[in-house]
Amino acid sequence: MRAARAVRLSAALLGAGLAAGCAQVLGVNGVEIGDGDGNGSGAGGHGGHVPEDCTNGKDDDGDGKTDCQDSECASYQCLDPAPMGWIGPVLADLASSTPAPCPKAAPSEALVASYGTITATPAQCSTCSCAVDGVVCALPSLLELRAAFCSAVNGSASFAITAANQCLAPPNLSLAVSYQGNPPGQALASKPSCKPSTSMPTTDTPAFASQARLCAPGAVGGGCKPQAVCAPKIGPNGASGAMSACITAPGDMDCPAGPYSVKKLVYGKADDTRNCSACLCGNPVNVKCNGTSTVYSDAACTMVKAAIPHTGACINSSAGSIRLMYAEEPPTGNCSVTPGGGLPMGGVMPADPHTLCCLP
Ligand SMILES: [Ca+2]
Ligand SMILES: [Ca+2]
Repeated sequence: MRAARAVRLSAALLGAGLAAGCAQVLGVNGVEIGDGDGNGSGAGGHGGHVPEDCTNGKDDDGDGKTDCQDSECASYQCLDPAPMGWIGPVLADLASSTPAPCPKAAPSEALVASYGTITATPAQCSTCSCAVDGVVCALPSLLELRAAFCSAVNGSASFAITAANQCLAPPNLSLAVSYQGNPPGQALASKPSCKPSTSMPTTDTPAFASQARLCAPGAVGGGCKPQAVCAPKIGPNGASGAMSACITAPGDMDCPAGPYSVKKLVYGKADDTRNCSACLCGNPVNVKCNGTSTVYSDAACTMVKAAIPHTGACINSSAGSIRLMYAEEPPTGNCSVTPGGGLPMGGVMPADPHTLCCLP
């Protein structure tokens, strides 16, 4: 029983040794196991064997085969150099939409770019509004009615108001007993318009479906045709498998003649032109200039006798006013929003292309 078990263990270790290129040494271990301890004291079994370093350009184990030529470098591959104007060879995990960071054997990130569908929702546009604009009001006049309340029968005089918000002294103002303020809206000094607001866009961050991360191998060896390098075959995150071997150049290029023939375009950014169209307005309506005149019984415009709105209405007072002040108020009016403005426009397009050309 012991012998049978020993043979089985020996064969297992021998198999492992062959795979590692150390069959000769392990053969000795097999004899040791065969004599009965059964626990395989093979720790020192590699003594004397120099493993092939696949990235140093030397035949380390003396079998006449350097780096990629050596069967110990089965997890390496000869990669052709990048032609003039191209960067590489680099390794890329093009199977994953979110590739892992560059593995230790290819630690340099040569490019991070994006590809695939861009997800971006249309701009959300703020509501449009329209405001009356460009109103210049002419100063009004004040009709003073003398010796008869709200009647011009017994004499009147019109005083042109020459300044707003100033204490004025119309001639013979003290004779008036009633007043009529002319509506200033009848004397617009400009053609008003409707000024649209700006519809402001709210946008999300555009996202490509996939990312490409190009990883440049660290140490590379020889044993390949001239100019080619012996580089690791590694899977994403350093796992077993093989990332795609590629070369890359900025722009949208044709792949050069040679082994790197499978083209893939990736992008450095997305151009976002999402915006909102201009707001549209109708014509202004009911635009009016506004103001009120006040007459005072003192020279400093502090003692109010009467307030006279500039609406055309007649206001009775009494004689004895000596000063007048016209207080100008903001014009009023309406502007309506015309539908069709403030709509989302533009979109998101990939930009800053880079070409990847990979081994089939
Ligand atoms: Ca070597
Ligand atoms: Ca060798």
